[in-house]
Amino acid sequence: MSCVCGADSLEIPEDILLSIRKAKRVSVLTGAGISAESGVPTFRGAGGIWEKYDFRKLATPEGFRDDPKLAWEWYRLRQIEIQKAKPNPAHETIADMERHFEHFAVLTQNIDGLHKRAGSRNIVELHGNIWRMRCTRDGTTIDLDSPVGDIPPFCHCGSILRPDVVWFGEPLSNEAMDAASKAASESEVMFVVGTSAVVYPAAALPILTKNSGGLVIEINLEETDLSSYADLSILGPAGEVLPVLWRKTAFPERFMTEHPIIANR
Ligand code: BJW
Repeated sequence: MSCVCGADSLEIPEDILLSIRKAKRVSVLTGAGISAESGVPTFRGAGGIWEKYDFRKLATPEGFRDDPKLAWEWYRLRQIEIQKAKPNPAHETIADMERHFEHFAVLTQNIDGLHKRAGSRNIVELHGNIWRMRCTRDGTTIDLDSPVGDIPPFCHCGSILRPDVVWFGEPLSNEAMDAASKAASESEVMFVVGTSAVVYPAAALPILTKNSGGLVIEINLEETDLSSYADLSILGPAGEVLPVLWRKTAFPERFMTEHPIIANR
């Protein structure tokens, strides 16, 4: 089922709201679209990163091997951009949701760290993090708190450092994949927010939820390959849709805490 959202005019079927209220295990799979309203560009579609930049040079191990300086220039530019960005109401709503479910996981393809900055705690970063570098010799990681200085950066062992992210053709870490697959297959409800759902294995996670009997709710500006599998596909900006959807879920216990006087009458 698909519905077009005009934020407050958003109509969510009551049985879906009921399933969300009853759920104990919930996960959210996010992609670049969730950070678009924070000013971080998406990869695909009009104005997307891959329209302007060649992914072969910037997001493959071969590209990095051929020209590490070029790849690092690009990652530094993105670090500068991401450093300026702030979490938006979609990230904040997801952080709030975590407080209301017994088991909750954010499975993100994003490397921008905005979920953590919004207050989410149980986060699986499927494609790594732009604020971490990794030694190309022994895999030692180094955290960054500001954009990288000298380019390319070197490890104290003399080897070149790379961004600790997952490029095309590289496997996702076993730890991240195991945690994400477990959360997805155990989820009674999975929200899929702002991803084109074309990059695997992340795009298969909602299918795991569906195949285990869970409900999949998609939030995206446009229909994707996942839309026909989803139980509900809401078309609209995540920063507007998620807060309204969450308000409509209206957990009675949340209402009691936020409005104790009215609730106790
Ligand atoms: C909004 C919105 C708003 C906008 N509100 N919505 C053929 C060739 C080569 C590889 C393959 C191939 N066929 C299959 C593969 C495998 C490949 C793959 O899936 N390719 C497909 C593209 C075909 N996958 C891999 O290579 C993965 N590894 C792998 O498979 O390993 C196997 C292996 C095993 C053992 C040994 C060796 C290998 C790795 C994939 C890594 C992806 N990396 C990137 C870069 C990360 C680092 C970085 O950021 O620099 O990850 S690519 C890029 O795509 C990034 C993203 O995380 C990922 C997904 O994109 P996402 O998040 O969905 O963004 P967009 O832009 O696509 O979509 C945004 C959406 O938001 C849109 O739908 C908008 O409508 C929406 N939107 N504003 C709501 N306000």
